[in-house]
Amino acid sequence: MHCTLLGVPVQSGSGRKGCNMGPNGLRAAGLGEALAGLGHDVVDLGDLEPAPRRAVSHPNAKLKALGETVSWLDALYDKAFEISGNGLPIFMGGDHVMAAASVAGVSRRAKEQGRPLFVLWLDAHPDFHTLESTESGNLHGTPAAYFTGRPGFGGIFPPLDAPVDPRNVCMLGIRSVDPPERAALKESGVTVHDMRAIDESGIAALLSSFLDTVAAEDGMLHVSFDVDFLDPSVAPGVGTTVPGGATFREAHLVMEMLHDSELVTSLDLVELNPFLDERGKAAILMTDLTASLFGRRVMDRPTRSYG
Ligand code: HAR
Ligand code: MN
Ligand code: MN
Ligand code: MN
Repeated sequence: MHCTLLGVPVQSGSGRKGCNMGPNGLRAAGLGEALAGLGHDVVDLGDLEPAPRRAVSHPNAKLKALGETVSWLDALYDKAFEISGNGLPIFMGGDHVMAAASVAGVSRRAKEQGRPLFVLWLDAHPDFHTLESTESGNLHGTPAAYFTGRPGFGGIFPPLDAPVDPRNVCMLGIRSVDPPERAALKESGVTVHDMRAIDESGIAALLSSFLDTVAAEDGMLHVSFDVDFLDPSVAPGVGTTVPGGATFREAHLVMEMLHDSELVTSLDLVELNPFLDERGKAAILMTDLTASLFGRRVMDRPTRSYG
């Protein structure tokens, strides 16, 4: 597999500092080497730079850093389309607002190839706010609303050439939803498997039924992996921890199943905040999970002895 790593050090969507170190956190944890060690051909394009600022405005005075954030989305939208034409892009965030542009860019590619795009959203949060409905004003709470074509982003976020059909979006791990998001999700057709559904049904059953649909429709599959999908005890390096997240093995199982499916065509690794991490714990886990997605098997894990 040809894998293209791209750093997207945007942090303005998160309302706090530190996510801009995410790409280097993943590099320090050995992401490129791990994939190369599994036999993949890996190129690291370095970090994206934002596009020139456009004048953008919106009546919601709560929105934070709109102009700065949009300049990142403008740059990433074109870059994501470009690099998705050759191998499997891995977008290293940066906060989750970048998924607005990574998904829009790969969706344009899917449309050009005449295939439907599916999105697996691994997150504590649905990030389904419009620019109007967000209360916090943090734009990382909006990307899934944007790329599914909810209204109100026109002229502000990049023009959306190929909105993703909400019925092609499956969210796993959800456990923190704001009231306007809940109402909109209900109407939308998005599949939402919250943590209770995972507890009751098991994560494998929920994921396999989605993967069966992707395969049946010959879809492309984008995986958007927010660090806060994971329980904070195993992944402390993120700004928006919510207790009761996916366990170490649940997350690896998702990645192992994705590998076996051979369906994944692009990946986001987002919200890693090395400033909040504990001795690289979240960075290393995200790297190991990505290795599972690219073929590392559970029985190949090393045993480490201490003392
Ligand atoms: N829903 C909340 C808000 O809009 C929290 C959003 C947190 N988002 C992320 N990505 N960290 O999932 O402010
Ligand atoms: Mn093409
Ligand atoms: Mn998110
Ligand atoms: Mn989240």
